[in-house]
Amino acid sequence: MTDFASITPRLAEQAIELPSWAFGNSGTRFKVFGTPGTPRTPQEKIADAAQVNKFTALSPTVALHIPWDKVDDYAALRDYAQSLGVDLGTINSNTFQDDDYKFGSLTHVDPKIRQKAIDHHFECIDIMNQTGSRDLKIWLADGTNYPGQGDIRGRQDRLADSLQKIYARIGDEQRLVLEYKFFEPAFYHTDVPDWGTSYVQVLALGDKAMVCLDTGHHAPGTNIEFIVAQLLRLGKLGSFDFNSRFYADDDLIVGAADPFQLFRILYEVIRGGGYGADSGVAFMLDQCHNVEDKIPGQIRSVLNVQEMTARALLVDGEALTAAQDAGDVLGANGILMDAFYTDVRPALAEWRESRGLDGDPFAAYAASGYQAKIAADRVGGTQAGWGA
Ligand code: LRH
Ligand code: MN
Ligand code: MN
Repeated sequence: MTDFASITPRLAEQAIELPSWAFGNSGTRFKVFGTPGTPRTPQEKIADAAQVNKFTALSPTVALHIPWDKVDDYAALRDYAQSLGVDLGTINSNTFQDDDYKFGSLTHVDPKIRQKAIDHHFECIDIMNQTGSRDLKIWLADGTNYPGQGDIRGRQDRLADSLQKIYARIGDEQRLVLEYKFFEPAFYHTDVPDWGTSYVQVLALGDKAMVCLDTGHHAPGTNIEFIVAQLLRLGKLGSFDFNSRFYADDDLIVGAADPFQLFRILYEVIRGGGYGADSGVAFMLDQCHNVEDKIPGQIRSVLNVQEMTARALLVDGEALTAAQDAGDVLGANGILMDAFYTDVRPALAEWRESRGLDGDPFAAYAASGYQAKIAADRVGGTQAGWGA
């Protein structure tokens, strides 16, 4: 197996973008529980995200969702983020919370509603120009609930046309990433349900359009690492929304439900050239913390990604190829499993200390007093939530 010391330069490259909405209150359709200290403004969400980076050095950027994170002055918001040691990242559009979009947004039959949705994306691109963001991430709730409700084929055509108009405004240094999801909120058909649909739509747009893979958006049993390998092979894997799921789009802590799956995904990312700053593949979290504390929830999440990345980097690639080529089924499998079963936590703690970080970021945050301070300071006002 590869030794730990030789993978630390690669580990130092790791950057995992945090979602602003992870710091707001969220829940299910049954109940949203408030938490003391929950941010009331986009600025407070960014301040909380900066804490995660302070203790882990893993999360230098924060993704915004528009309109949830709408402010008057985005340049000032960027300055504020930078003053806390982080930057603004992906801009997520939102066409799923407006009554006009009941029957679709970019796919809607009414050209006025389609234009409204396109204009929203133009607004997002304007914001990107002020925040210096590279990626516009589009996820659509568009779909139907009953067979016959909509013209599935016509909706694909209108989607292609709307995306084309948005793509025409994407700057030279910017990208459009199209996220897929197999169901919810639509239950019969979704207009971008799978990687294949996202792929054909972005392929038609051009080089600056890529696929976003949200790990929670697949049917149970889907071999996600295969999709990763294929999209990397095709040069179209733009970004990840990491989270984990037991049942549907649970948005739980990445690596909590199935660390082995996360390891397998990261192994294919690394093997396919999708790891590192120059790879063009952005790592993001897309999670909600409904019952646990949010900042520690995000710290645990980035540490889970770091741990599985380290294990994936430990795979002895040469030995694996030799075993594969020799038809040594169990030997090849054993090489992968040896890396997966390696507990990298003590080595990671030591490495963190050598970089001036606390070996245990989770405990260091708990001891910092930040949680008690925000709980005391942030009384009054309205707590931000998923969707507010
Ligand atoms: C949709 C989704 C998408 C949204 C986010 C809040 O389920 O994954 O990325 O922007 O949740
Ligand atoms: Mn997502
Ligand atoms: Mn989701």
